[in-house]
Amino acid sequence: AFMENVIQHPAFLSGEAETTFIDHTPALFQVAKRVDNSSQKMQYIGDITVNGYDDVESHEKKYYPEGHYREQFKPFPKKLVTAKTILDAKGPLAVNDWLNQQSEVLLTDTTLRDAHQSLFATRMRTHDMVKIADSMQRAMPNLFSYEMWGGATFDVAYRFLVEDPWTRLKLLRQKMPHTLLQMLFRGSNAVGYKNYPDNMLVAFIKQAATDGIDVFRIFDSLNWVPQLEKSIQAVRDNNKIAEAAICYTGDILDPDKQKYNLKYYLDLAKELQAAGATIIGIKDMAGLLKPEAAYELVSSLKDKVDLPIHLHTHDTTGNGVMTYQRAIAAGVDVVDVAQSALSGTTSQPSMQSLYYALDGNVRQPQLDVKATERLNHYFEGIRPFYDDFANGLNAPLPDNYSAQMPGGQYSNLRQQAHAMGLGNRWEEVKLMYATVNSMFGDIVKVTPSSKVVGDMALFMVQHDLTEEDVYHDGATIDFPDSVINFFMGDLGQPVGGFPEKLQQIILKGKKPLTVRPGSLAKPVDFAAVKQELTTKMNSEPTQEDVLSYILYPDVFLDYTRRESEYGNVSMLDTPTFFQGMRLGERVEVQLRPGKILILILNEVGEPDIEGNRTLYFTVNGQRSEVVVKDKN
Ligand code: 3PY
Ligand code: ZN
Repeated sequence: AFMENVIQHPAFLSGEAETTFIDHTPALFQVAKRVDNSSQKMQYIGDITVNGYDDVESHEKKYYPEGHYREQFKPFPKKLVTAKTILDAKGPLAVNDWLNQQSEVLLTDTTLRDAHQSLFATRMRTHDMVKIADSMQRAMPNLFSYEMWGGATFDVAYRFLVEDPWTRLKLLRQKMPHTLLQMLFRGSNAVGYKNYPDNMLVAFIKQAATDGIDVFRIFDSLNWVPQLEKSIQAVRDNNKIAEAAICYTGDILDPDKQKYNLKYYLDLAKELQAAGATIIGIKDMAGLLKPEAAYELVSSLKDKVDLPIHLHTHDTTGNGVMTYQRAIAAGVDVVDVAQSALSGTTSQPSMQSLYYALDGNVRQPQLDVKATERLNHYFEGIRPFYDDFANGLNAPLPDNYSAQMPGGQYSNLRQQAHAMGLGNRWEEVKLMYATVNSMFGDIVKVTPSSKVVGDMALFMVQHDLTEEDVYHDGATIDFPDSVINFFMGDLGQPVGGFPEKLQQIILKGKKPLTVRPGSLAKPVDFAAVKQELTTKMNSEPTQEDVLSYILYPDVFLDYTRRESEYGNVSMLDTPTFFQGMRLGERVEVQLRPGKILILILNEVGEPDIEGNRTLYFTVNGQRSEVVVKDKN
């Protein structure tokens, strides 16, 4: 197992290992408890073949066209200076000077994070990312950054993909050394749905920076600046880029919606600057920022705040490219786009469409658009693998200007409604979402505050409650926990405070917090947690394991249990991972460099009286079998 560790170590694989490599690389001695083997892989495939995958309705494995993606791209230009070169050599403020010198607009590619979070429930696997990472970097050498981590990717990786998100980060870092890597960080909620103690935030940011993140887009789900200060400072302490984001809500053009007006956003940006942000992000998570509003907002920010502006939108309402075009006219520095095959509707606007829309525009980005079109074929090829998780949309949703639902929430909430038997009442749920927002005092809605609004909307539709019912009969209603916690102040304070009458009804006499929850939270005792986790895992955890366990204790332990049962399943191809195997099918699994398994599924036996089925495989020419419990 020691030699396994040596030959699989990135430094060894990349040829950078020197003779002292073994002495200086203690991780090699953490000999794996169990080496991946073929029976673990058969066990996983057998289970999926017999029982299907999580909440996907079971179906025959689909056929996909033979995908032999063979596009080649020119090597990365050796002498090209990128934002990453500048950050590493001179730090975040030098990146700002560099940004100021660029006359064209820069691009962030969100394909590996928000695009799949918003289109197919965050299910894109590391397997499908790593294969294309080097080509992405070659095809788009002038990119500002890749958003490829954070948000929902962290817990979905453990929970649904049986993979370690930290490994994804390290692999992509290795494949993409020349471009900034960017994550979405939920301020005091880190990559979770609740508040964490300050020392936890600091430790998480330090580890993420060590493992490869350069740009931290930090937001608070209520735009409450005290919830962002610690994170901004921690990012600065690691000499990385603290992009603090304004979450855009409402409509600055609408005279009837002046709670979130231009002045509100300008004041907020100034507060973020005072808190230490080095870039201001505009996070338009629901696609509400109309083109003329974008022009007004960006030009005012450029005028009043002396920092680069990075704009993020979702194409939910169908006007994303127009919004960018006006923002670009107003001087925005960077905008977020996705590869065309993973763009549109609840995802980001298409990179290629934006490029062509800017033909003749002096700020058109530096991009070999033809190369990106060849790259895009790869994403066209893999997207169908994820159809079981798709958001079901194939057209814009202009009514989201009223519903105001974030792109990343749309498909999830719809799925939740379906699971509760409210699938045919989805239109009502959307209307209720807007009603709940107004009952809550018109709040910023983005993870996790958006989840609270969604939970309340589902609850009211499910129990046929109207707004009046809630005020009238509230004393006898058991509200969802997330709603109670929100009114307790556990996510912080909303703009303008809580609506008092509703707060009293929901809290039933409990006293809410008015201070930052993190100011009361007990610091994490990392040594004690490490000890506890060592006992639970029966081996010494890494710092990454400790952080993940603090964020998601049950999800993390469940992942380690499945990981020790199946080994590393990230080497399985995606259709096999989600859909198992067909009878007679032949699947290749690259177990490790130089070791390929060729599996053929010959027969699935009938269940015995305990419901166990035997599956007969051929593995590299030898007959082999596994027993799987049929849970149906
Ligand atoms: C997240 O927090 O996951 C988001 O994408 C919010 O928009
Ligand atoms: Zn987003």
